[in-house]
Amino acid sequence: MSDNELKSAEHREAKTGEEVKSPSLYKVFLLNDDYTTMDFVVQVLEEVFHKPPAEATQIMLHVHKKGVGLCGVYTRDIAETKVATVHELARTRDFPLKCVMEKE
Ligand code: TYC
Repeated sequence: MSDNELKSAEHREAKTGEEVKSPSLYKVFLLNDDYTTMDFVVQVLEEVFHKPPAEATQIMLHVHKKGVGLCGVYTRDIAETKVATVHELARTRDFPLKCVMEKE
């Protein structure tokens, strides 16, 4: 939570006597495979995960070498949408690219 969010949560708690909970967060990962092109993975990291080109290339190479790599951390709905968007983009190009999410 940011400083401002913390202050407003404290304000709401003081007013209502109820606890203000922050949403659960989910890590989204890309998985390596032998068929998806490196260019496509970099494109996904730039377009879906809003990574700058140099970072997108680093993450892609990490996944290529290690098998899995973190793309971002999001609330559940956003994470689910990222996973579905990656799978849909991959499907249109006939790539087997897999994307998974895991509760933090
Ligand atoms: N291993 C793929 C290749 O050599 C590249 C790749 C990287 C695929 C990351 C998926 O999530 C991935 N073309």
